[in-house]
Amino acid sequence: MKVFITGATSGIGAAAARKFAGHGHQVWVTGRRKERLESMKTEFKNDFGIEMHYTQLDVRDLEAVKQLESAIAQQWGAPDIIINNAGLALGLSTIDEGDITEWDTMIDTNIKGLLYITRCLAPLMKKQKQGHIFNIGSTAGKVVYPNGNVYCATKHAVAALSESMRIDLLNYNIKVTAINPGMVDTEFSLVRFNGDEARAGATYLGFEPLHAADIADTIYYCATLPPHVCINDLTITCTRQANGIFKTTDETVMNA
Ligand code: NDP
Ligand code: 8X3
Repeated sequence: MKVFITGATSGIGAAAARKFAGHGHQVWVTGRRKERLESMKTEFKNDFGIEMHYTQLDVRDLEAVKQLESAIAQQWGAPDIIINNAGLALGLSTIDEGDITEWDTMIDTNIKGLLYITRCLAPLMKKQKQGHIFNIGSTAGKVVYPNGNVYCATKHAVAALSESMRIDLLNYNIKVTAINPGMVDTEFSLVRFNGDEARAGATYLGFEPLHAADIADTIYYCATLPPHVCINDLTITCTRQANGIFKTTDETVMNA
């Protein structure tokens, strides 16, 4: 399969690239940090003997996304799988104190970036009458939590868009799967808290969160089901988390 992934320079996207490449699939990965894409290419060549394609890309840049679509159409053909993964949270504040620049970045990346990629690449799949789009949502797209306002709204938008895409692409044999993880130990919290390692680390204290590989395994499972089977919407949390609000610790479980 030909697997296209946004935001593959770390976390879930990187783990998904490794999972598919490790199983002999072709991957075309993107992200803003070019040096990470370059080292991933070398790593995959050494580990799996595959030639990975990559493009340095900011998903907010529509012209760059259009150019990428041309490159993919000419050099690769229609992807079998698109993983709309690039995304981020910035800050945690009440709605009256939020940073508007951070809001814009989250909306531009998590919603508009996902839309640009889908608008430009889905027509290639449509021509082939075959494809599978994965949108990485979140438990934050199911239930909102205090101070999560705009990030939660972007993930609710991803949920709505996943449902819409599934309907719009139904007649073209294109599967759409929304994957909604709870807390995953990636660079996500480091980005959210602007590089504050102590604050980011505290997010995952006292329990084992999901790991990026858990989500990559889940995506791979969904992607390798028989042609007549589509998992539409899948929420996955670690065992210590019930939803976007309720979580517990190993200690609490031990003493219960
Ligand atoms: P990471 O911070 O580890 O990875 C985020 C990826 O997105 C990076 O590769 C980053 O690459 C890329 N990215 C961010 N902004 C842009 C942009 N403008 N253009 C292109 N790429 C971009 O976090 P995760 O792996 O955890 O996050 C992946 C997805 O999973 C996100 O959509 C996130 O909302 C979602 N998610 C995460 C959860 C978690 O707890 N970790 C839980 C639920 C959902 P680069 O900086 O190089 O551009
Ligand atoms: C990421 C998980 O709980 O930080 O979407 O919103 S959470």
